[in-house]
Amino acid sequence: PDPTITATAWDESEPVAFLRDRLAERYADHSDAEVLLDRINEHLPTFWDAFSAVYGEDHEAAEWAIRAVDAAVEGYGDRDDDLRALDRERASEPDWFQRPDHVAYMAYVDLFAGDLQGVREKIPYLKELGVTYLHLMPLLEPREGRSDGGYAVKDYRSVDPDLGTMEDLRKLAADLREEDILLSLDFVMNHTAREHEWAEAAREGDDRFSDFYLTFEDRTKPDRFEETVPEVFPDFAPGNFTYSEAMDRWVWTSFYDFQWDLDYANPDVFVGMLREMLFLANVGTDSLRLDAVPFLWKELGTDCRNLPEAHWLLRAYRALVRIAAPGVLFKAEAIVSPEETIKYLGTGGHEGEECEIAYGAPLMAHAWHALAREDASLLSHAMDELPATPGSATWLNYVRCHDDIGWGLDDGDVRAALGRDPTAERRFCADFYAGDTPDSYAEGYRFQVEEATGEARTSGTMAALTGLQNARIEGDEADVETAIQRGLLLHSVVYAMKGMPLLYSGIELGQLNDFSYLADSLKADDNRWVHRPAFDGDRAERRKEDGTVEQRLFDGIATLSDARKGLTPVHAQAEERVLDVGPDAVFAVERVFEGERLLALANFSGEALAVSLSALADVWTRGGLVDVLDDETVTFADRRVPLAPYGYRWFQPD
Ligand code: OTU
Repeated sequence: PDPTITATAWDESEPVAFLRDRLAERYADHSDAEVLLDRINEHLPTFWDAFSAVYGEDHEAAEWAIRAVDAAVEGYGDRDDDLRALDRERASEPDWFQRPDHVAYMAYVDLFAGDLQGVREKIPYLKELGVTYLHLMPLLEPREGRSDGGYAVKDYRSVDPDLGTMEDLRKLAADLREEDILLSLDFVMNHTAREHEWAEAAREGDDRFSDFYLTFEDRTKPDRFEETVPEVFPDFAPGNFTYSEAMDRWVWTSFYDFQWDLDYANPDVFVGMLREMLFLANVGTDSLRLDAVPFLWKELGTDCRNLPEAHWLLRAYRALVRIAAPGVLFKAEAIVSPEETIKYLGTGGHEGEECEIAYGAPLMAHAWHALAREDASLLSHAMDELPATPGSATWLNYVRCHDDIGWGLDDGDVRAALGRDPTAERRFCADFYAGDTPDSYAEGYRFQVEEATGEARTSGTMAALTGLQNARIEGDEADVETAIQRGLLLHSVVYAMKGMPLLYSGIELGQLNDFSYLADSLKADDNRWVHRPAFDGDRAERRKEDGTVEQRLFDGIATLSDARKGLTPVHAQAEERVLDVGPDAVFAVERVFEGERLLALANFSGEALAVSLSALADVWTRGGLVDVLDDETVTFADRRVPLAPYGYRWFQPD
C-alpha cells in the first residue's frame, strides 16, 4: 500500500520513532516479521540520519523513506535461503573479509574465459594462485556499440548475451561459493547507458523519468558548472554535458556522452537504484563494486566530487542493504586523493556505516613513483600520513587494474618528502612510464594529457611499465630478470600492506601490451585497452615449465599468496607502521596483530644494499628471524640485512 503520511500525522520531533511504529504495523504480518523488524530497528537510525540529510525531514521524505524500506524488505523476500544463511554466518564473524587468507583477482569475462561457463572452468587456475575473491568486470547487458567496457549498462537485470544468462551467473556464483571464492560484481550507480529504459523514457518526454537525469534547457547552468568541474575524459569526451536532440536539452555526462548521470537529488532514483542493487545482490554477489562513487552528487560552485551527500547516499544504501542482504560487502571505487579516499571507508564517527572496502589507489600510485625514482621516501611519507583505516574496513591493494594510473601525488607530500615541485614530479611519472626519460625502461602511454601542465595519466600493462616488454623484445636475459623482479617487488608491497591484495588478470603471466584495440573503431581512441589483453592460454601453460618468465612471475606471486594464508599479522585489523631503516630506496613496514609481527622490506633500487635493524624494536634484533617467503630461519651479522636489487624479504621473529 501507498505509504501516505499526511503533514499533520508526521511527527518531525521523533522521526525515527514515528517511522519505526509505521514500519512495525506495515510488516506485522510478514512471515519473517521478527528478523525484519529487528534489522529495521537496528538500522533505521543510521538510515534516516543519512537519508534525511539528503532528502529533507518533511512528511514527503518520510514517505520516500518507507518506500525505500519497502524495497529492502522486498529484496529480503527475494533472497535465497542459502544466501540468508550466509548473511547470518557473516554477522557472527564481522572480520570474515579482513582475514589474512584473502587474495582477489579481477578479470573481464570475455577476455579471461570467453563466457561465464568458461569462468567456471578457470576455477582451478584461480585456486592455484590462492584466489579467494573474484571481481568480474561489468557483465550486465551493455548498450550496443561503444560501452566503455560495459560501464554503460542498458539493463541491470540481464546478463550481456555474449557472456551468458542470469541463470549462468547464478550457477557461477554458487560454484564459486562451493570453492570458497567470493564473487564481486560492478554496480554502475552514477550513470546508466543512454539506451537504458529510464533514459529512453526521458527522451520520449515521460514526466517521471525526465527527472531521473540531470538535464538543462540551455547552456546557462552547464557553463557555470564547467567553471569548477574538472573533465574525466577531456580527450575523447570533453566537457561534462552532452546535447540531446530528442529532448532539446543538455544532459549531464561526466564520462562518455552515452553515459547519463543519474540525478540522486530525486528520491525516486534512490529507490529505483536500490531495487537494481538488491537484484544483483540476490544473484549471489558477495561484494558490490560501487563504480564512480565520488561523482554521485553535484553542487554549483564545487568540483562535484566527494561531496558530503555522496557519503550520505552510500550510508543510506548501506543501512538498507543490511536489512535485506547484510552479508554483501560495499566496495568503493573512488580514485581520489588519499584523504578523500579513506572517507568512503566510514570515518569521522561513521565507522562501519559506509563501504567495507575501497581501492588502495594511493598505495598503488606511490609504489610506481618509488619504482621510477628508485626512492621510497614519498611512498613512506604518504603511507605514514594516511589516517588510520577504520577497524571495520579494509583496502583492496593492487599494482595494476583495467584503468589508467592517475598520478595522485599530493602537493604537500611531494614538497615535504622530496623537496620537489609537485607538478613536475607528476609529469615526471607520466614521462618515465611513457618511456620518455633518458633512463626509462618503460613502454606505457599517456592517457588524457593536461595541455597546460604536461601532466597525464598512464596506460600500459605491468610488463610494459616494469621493462619486461622491452627486455623481452630485445631478448636480454639479465634485463628480463630485473623486470620480473620489479613486478614481484611491487606485489610484495601490495601483499604486505593493510588490505586484500588484488591481481589484475594477466599480470601473473607478464602479459604484454595489446594493440589489437587499434583495429577496433569502437575502442581505438581509448588507450586503456592496451592493458586489457585477452588471457593468453599458451603463456598460462608455460607457468608449468621451470625457468620461463611465466613460471617465475606466477610462482613468485603464488608464493606471496601462500605466505599470507594464516599469517596473523596481515589481518586487515593489524597495525601498520612505516619504519625508517636507512636507505631512501627501501620501504619498510611492520605489521602487528594479536602479539604477532611481520617485517616487510622492499628495495626499490636497482642496486644491492643492506639495511640495519639495530634501530628497530628488540624483537627484531635479539635473535634469529624467520624468512617467511623462503621458510627458513636466518641470522644476520651486525643486524644488517642484505637486499638484492629490487629485492624484498618478509621476516617474523623466530
Ligand atoms: C570507473 O573509473 C571505471 O573504472 C572506468 O573503467 C569507467 O570508465 C568509469 O568509471 C565510468 O564508469 O575516471 O579513469 O574516482 O576515477 O570512477 C577512470 C573514480 C575513471 C573515477 C572512476 C573512473
